[in-house]
Amino acid sequence: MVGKAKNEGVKDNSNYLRGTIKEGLADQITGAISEDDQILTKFHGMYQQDDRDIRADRRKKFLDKAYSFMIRVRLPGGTCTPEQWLKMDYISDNYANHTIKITTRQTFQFHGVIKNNLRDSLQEMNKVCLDTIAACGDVNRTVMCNPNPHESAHHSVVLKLARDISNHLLPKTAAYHEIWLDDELLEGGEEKAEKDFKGAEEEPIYGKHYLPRKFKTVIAVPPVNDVDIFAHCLGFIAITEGDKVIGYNVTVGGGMGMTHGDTTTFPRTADLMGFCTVEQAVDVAEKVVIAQRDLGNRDERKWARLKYTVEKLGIAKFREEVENRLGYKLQAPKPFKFESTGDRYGWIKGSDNKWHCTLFIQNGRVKDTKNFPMKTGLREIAKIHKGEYRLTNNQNIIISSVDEKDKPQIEKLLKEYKLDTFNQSGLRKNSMACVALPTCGLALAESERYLPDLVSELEQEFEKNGLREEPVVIRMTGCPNGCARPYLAEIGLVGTNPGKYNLYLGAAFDGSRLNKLFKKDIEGVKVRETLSPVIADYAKNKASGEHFGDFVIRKNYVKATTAGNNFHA
Ligand code: SRM
Ligand code: SF4
Repeated sequence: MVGKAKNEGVKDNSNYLRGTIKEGLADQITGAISEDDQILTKFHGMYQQDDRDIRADRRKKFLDKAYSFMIRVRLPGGTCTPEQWLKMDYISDNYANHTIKITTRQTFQFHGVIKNNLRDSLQEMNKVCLDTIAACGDVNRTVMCNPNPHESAHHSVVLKLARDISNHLLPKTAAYHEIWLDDELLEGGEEKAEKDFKGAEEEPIYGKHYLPRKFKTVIAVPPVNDVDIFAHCLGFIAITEGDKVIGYNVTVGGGMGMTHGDTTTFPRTADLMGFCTVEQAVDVAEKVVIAQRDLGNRDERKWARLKYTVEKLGIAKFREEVENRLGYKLQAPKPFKFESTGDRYGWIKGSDNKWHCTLFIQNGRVKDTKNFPMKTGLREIAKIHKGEYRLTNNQNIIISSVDEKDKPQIEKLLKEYKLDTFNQSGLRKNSMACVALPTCGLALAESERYLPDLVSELEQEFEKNGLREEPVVIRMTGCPNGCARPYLAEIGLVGTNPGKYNLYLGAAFDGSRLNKLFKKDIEGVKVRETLSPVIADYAKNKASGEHFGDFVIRKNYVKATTAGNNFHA
């Protein structure tokens, strides 16, 4: 039976995600595609948008919106080669708006791609074995994992799992190949067999209606929680003994999105469901997806994420549903400890004796400006780099696996292009903003274009109080959907109206506790004066090692949020 939500009917009638996309691309009268096809292209990794900076002006002139598309790459584990980096650079210059966006989920996005350039962009990507299948839409999306630069043995195990889960849960329809690649097969690479959907015309895992809503999977390696495991539908926490990963604690039911003024929607931290072995992990991922396929809400999209399924059933019942589908029981979760969600910057030598360098990329936007030709610098590095890149879950880049002898040459380029900015304040190093305006159709306020300035203002308060180096997590989004995971920030700012934000405080530094509303709907320009006394109090009265998020709860600025269902209380 088709659920009542509009998207369910669109999926049902789409002939496995084809719809009329091909016809829409051929239509030269408009730069847009039909509403139903806009739902379907998400499954192919792209969103129709328009430039909101010029929307009003164009309306005044009776012009259509300035349509273009955002393209998101599927990059499980966030790892790519220098050749792939150069291709991203090429696509951004030739088909997009000359920038590359590193997202909060460890992948690349392009903005401003006009309809006529979509196929060329995807075909260029295909030449370096990259695709955008299932980067968006009601399916399991790209799988994130800890990019762990220094423990290479653990990294290779979790990266393999990220790729295995991502490939295993891909839609099997040939629609992507038919529409975007003229049915060409992917060139080369050992993943070819995994990606070859030719002929497959059924969806053994998803069925005809795919999932009720988007689905996100991540893998963490304690003590680092950079993937923000509790923010995701499904998580695997690697349990290690020495160099060996012996299995994973499994988490389910996390998510960030909510709607202002609707308390039936809320961010939720995931529950711990059990422990599985390394060999069971892909099967567990499949059965959690299938349980959500069967049990998720298909009538109301606002309650359709896995977090509401788990909230409604309770974790014990949901675990039973998963175990029934697995045919075996999960073991009891094993002890683990997270310490932080941020990245460590600069160079570090890995257990494989290679060097890895994490670069701070403000809000993940790679672009050239007159004084900071960052994109050119990264291109020059990619031309000589022999290792790989790892994108982080905090929108940063790791130049990874550099041989000792190659390090000086890369260091020279980092210096020349001012990319060696390792001396940022503790606040800026832990800052993150979503895209918002001008491309995001859902933005209520600025985010990426505003947070850097706000951080500069707050830095002055932190510095004045001797707290320049203090790591404090600050995140901003332009609307309550939560794309920069703001409800897990010690200072969270969420757009409500142009220039206005809800200010949330009190999340845990290790990503295990949500924050709480401190001030509603305040002007961005008032944030500094609102936080000034709190920062001064923190400097004076914080206990040794006490994080800002814990302090504001101890000092009663806000109550602790212990679970998603008391986020609004
Ligand atoms: Fe997101 C929708 C950007 C990570 C929750 N997100 C959007 C759209 C596509 C707007 C739209 O639907 O029209 C945004 C496109 C803006 C643009 O111009 O690029 C958008 N989301 C982003 C990115 C690019 C933010 C960034 O600056 O990095 C991130 C891309 C991740 C990726 O590579 O896949 C991004 N989005 C997230 C995250 C963070 C995460 O997953 O770790 C969340 C919160 C976690 C979660 O899913 O609960 C998130 N995005 C949403 C939601 C709310 C979902 C919900 O449950 O209510 C929406 C709106 C929706 O789905 O209806 C949304
Ligand atoms: Fe757009 Fe809102 Fe996501 Fe920001 S949080 S990118 S404004 S949907």
